[in-house]
Amino acid sequence: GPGLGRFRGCLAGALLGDCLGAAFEGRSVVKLPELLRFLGGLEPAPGAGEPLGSARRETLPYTDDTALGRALLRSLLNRHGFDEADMARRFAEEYKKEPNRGYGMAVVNVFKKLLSPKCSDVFEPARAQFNGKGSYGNGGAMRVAGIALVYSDVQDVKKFAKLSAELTHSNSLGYNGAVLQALAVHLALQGELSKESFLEQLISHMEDVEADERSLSDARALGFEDLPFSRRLKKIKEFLELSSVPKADVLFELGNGIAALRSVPTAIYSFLRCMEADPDIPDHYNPLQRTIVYCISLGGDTDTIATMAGAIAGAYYGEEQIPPSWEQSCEAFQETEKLASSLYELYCQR
Ligand code: 8NA
Ligand code: MG
Ligand code: MG
Ligand code: MG
Repeated sequence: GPGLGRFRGCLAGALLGDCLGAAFEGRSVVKLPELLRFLGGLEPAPGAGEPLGSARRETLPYTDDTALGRALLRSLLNRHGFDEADMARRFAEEYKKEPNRGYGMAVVNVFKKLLSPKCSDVFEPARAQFNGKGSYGNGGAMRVAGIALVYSDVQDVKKFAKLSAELTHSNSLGYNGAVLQALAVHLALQGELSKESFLEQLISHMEDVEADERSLSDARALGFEDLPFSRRLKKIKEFLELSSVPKADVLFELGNGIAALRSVPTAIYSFLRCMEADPDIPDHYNPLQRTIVYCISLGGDTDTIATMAGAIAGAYYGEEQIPPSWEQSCEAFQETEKLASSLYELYCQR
């Protein structure tokens, strides 16, 4: 099975993506020179008087992605697996404790309802969102990586990724994005997979996941073709066969938005594309750093796309590719180590 370094890598990669990405969130254009200057500012100051390894810049705060990702992990660790009531309570209490972490506009209504003692079915508030259509935002996907760090069986990964997402996102275009992200982390944890095989396995799983009645009817109701996630994975395959793909094409076909459909495939493409060098990104960045740089350079929902791609890349490359200066710039980075060790222990016991 996968070693502890992949667990640490996954959690640290996600944290980097969130904290670094949040500095650029919502910008329609991110200029690469500005981004590279910002990242240069994370390196330790040269010269004496500086404690070893300390970063120059002040701490970069994490956002909803990390806040809920950690709530999900703590629930899994405490309950030794998925427990919907416990996870729902932890999501809602995390929101109540720190409501200003950059939550989506609509999801806060779910948390408020979950906090009410009158709430008996923890899936009900999510089902009531958007006049019963449910949210298709990327909030279920941004926090889901922990599911793949607890369950080693792929059917369990699918089942519990979906259930964890349904606590806030009842539209299949929301929860299927979470299933896809969890599957990507699951495959990345195995390591050593080629790009082609990684993508083939994701496509075959998603063609199955998206074939059910609910997925077909939700996609049609929103005016999408059938199997929209699978189709985007096939577009990624086409992109990877080209010698270069302009940013405009990536944004048009895959997107950089807050819908799961316009962000989860983008995160997966970024990870796979950045296995190879990029002429625009300096060579001294390793593939995990390159992945995060590339995600942020796309603009839009930078923290969430970079957190998802960071989780996948961290699980794949392991903690060796996490730069200490970047990690130490992130708020509460020490928590990653503790959570990863506990998770690894649970994974090995199961
Ligand atoms: P959410 O469930 O509130 O969904 C986010 C947004 O997606 C909603 O506020 C709606 O605008 C839209 N949406 C979702 N479902 C529907 C639907 N069925 N019909 C019409 N519109 C819909 O929250 P979430 O947890 O999914 O939020 C995800 C993202 O929002 C994360 O990236 C998070 O960081 C946050 N956020 C993003 C930005 C940004 O600029 N990209 C800024 C602040 C917060
Ligand atoms: Mg966020
Ligand atoms: Mg249960
Ligand atoms: Mg975001």
